[in-house]
Amino acid sequence: MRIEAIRVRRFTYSTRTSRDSDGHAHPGPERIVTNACLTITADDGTEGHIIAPPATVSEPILDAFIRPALVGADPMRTAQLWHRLYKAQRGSGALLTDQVLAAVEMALWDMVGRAAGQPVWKLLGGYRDRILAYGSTMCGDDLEGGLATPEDYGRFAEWLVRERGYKAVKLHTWMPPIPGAPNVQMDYTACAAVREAVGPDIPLMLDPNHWYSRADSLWLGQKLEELGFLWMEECMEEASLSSYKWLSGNLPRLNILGPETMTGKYWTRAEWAAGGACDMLRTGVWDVGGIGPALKCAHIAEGFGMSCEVHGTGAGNLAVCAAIPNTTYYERGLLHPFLDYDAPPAYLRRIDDEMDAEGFVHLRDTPGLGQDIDHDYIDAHLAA
Ligand code: LLH
Ligand code: MG
Repeated sequence: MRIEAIRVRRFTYSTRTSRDSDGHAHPGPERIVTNACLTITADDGTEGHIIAPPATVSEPILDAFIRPALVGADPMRTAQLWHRLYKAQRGSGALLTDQVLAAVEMALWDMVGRAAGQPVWKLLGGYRDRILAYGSTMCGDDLEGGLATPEDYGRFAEWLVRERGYKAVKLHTWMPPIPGAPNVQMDYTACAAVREAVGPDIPLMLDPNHWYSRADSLWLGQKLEELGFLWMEECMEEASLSSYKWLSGNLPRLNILGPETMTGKYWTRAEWAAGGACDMLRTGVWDVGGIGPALKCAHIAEGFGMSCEVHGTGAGNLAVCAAIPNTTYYERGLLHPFLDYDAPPAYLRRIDDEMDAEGFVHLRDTPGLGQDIDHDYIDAHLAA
């Protein structure tokens, strides 16, 4: 089996999610946006697909790096092909990002699964066939009745737990450019409102994502210890390993989770684990360059007796969660009271991570990565 062609289809669809000037998602007026589907085709007709941001799978990047490395190669050798792309990163003038590696590697895994007639999560070891999700909120906003006040967070968390079945909740609080953000006191008040609303037995987490100082992070962390939170992530600049070592050492009753957005794939995660900078390690297919490197992060964590919590949604992250024993939850979101997360976007027949009333996301038995892409929709809505 050899790779014959790599193509990308850019297409339009309608969404009610918009992004603020710092890139955070919020509800907004309905608008048309562009997305992309990367498809790798083998000489026997087997295809592998992944939905990816259009800039990640642009034609110039495919032409310069991906087609030369992959066309003619055996698609089953995902590790070898990933390594080839990884080695090409150094000389790519920063064009060949970890996100590009992730998109290509996941399309390869989708193809491997389809060729084998097996779901990818089983080919990776299939440790579990379902996982509890935590409801991961959008960042705070200034929308009336949205996520504008601590009471809004409390009301929404109560709905997530009592009506939708989530067994754990994570808050993303207010971030710039929202007026007044960041503010540790506001963050704490929202966390306290959520704890009050859901009771003492629901695990809660906080992602303040604010590049707070050590002093602010310690103050907030001590408050979260009192509220019995499970973890806090990305409260400071992740490039400062020393700051996270210091914070972890000063918060005996709160897990510090990281690094999430830090570059350096599994090498950075190894430094964090070995350096005592976190209590729980972070990985994510789009953060570390794909499924293979995400699994390596999980294995590093396992060797240190730590859990490895997977960042973000989607079929690739779900497959990693199912493949490893040392993870607690699948991150489902981002959620907001004005948006229906369970309604699929037009280019999917089903969302990747349907969740039952008990809060479990079940892995699919269909061959490949498990994305149910509507190719007819994509073909009918190609962007210029
Ligand atoms: O910044 C945001 O909008 C969110 O924090 C987002 O990055 C989210 O993916 C995250 O950090 N989850 O843990
Ligand atoms: Mg996060």
